[in-house]
Amino acid sequence: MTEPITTYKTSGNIEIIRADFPILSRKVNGKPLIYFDNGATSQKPKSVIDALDNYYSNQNANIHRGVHTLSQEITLDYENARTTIQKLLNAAYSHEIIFTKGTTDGINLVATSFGKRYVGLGDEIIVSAMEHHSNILPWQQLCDEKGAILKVIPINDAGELQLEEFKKLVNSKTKMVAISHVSNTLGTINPIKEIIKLAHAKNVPVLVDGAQAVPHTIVDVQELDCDFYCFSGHKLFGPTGIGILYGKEKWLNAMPPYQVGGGTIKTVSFEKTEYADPPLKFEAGTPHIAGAIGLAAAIDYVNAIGLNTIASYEYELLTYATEALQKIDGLKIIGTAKQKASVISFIVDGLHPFDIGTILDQLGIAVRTGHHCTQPLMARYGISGTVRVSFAFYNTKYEIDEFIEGLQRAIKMLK
Ligand code: C6P
Repeated sequence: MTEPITTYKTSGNIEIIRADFPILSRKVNGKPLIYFDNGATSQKPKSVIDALDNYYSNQNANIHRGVHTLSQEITLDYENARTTIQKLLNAAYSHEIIFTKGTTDGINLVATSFGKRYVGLGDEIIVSAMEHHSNILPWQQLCDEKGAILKVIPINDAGELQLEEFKKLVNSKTKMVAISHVSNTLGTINPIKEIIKLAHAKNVPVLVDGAQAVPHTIVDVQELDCDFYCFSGHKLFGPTGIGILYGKEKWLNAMPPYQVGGGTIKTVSFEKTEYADPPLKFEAGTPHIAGAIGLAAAIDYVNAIGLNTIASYEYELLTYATEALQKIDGLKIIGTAKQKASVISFIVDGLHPFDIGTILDQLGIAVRTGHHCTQPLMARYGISGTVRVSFAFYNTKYEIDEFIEGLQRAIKMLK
């Protein structure tokens, strides 16, 4: 890179922000790293790395199990982390926040536990055509087990949900609507508030897969009135292996435990077990304590910048990159919804996404290629995969210029 990143006007001081992320100063294949695969996982600020280091160096103990000082201290920090997440989502109670392994784990929890109690033969579950496999397979498996039916909300060519079709799908047999807030492949921001309202009008609960939304936008679960909301810590600048399931108190009280074991109980005898109240009822075994602490540190970091600032800066990046990509001959953007997050998928006539990704990698530019765990969506567009760039607040327009130049080089080489 020849030009300093500060050349570009941004909503904050981008150079200071980038310096917080150690990995952003490394080279890949001899070139400065340009990381445009934030949809897969985001990079971690030093404060998160330090929080993990501090936990293992100074705080390591198990939670909810000891009278000794270390255990008491870390139990407090772990529960404070839960409160940090409660505030992030504006949940009514901290016991509505369940620590999970990630979005996939949270959806599996609800499909299994809610499904066991509420779904039976001939019932229906609604998902959409743009769902990630993690928000299809748990429901598909539940339907197979129970003899229930999976229904799919179609999308238009721009990658927007067809709400009129959705209205026709919801009926007295519908037991759950499971829908992504933001599509990981198309970038579409779905009108989930409207979907929730329509579903609730027929007494149907809604689970929102927020994996691609929480890093980019303010989420208020009370305002949305969703029944469940899941996300992954690692996409929110936190550690891998930690995630969140928000569930309305009334559901969490009514649902049976997902996994059982240490930590989930009030009393156990060989004849009968009385389970703990939420959230502990759903957190079997020793949890990812460091992960919870690291996630809280990540949220503190994001809050210090402000999710509104992040959203408007990322919108600038999205617009800038979209305009540049649209000028490239033979390139087609897959996903042109009116409301989009900072995700762009595209294909280039006659070229395989994998080959483009490989050449970009040689230039130090990390993009994702393939079906992005959305094979039914690929089938909807009649393609096998795309190249996907997904931005975070530490990316810059200068990096986008470098990427566009690299892409043009790749196209020239491959044609
Ligand atoms: N999408 C991507 O590159 P986990 O793996 O549990 O943290 O997240 C699963 C998941 C669920 N829903 C959506 C909308 C997602 O985008 C993802 C993860 C990554 O797009 C990895 S496939």
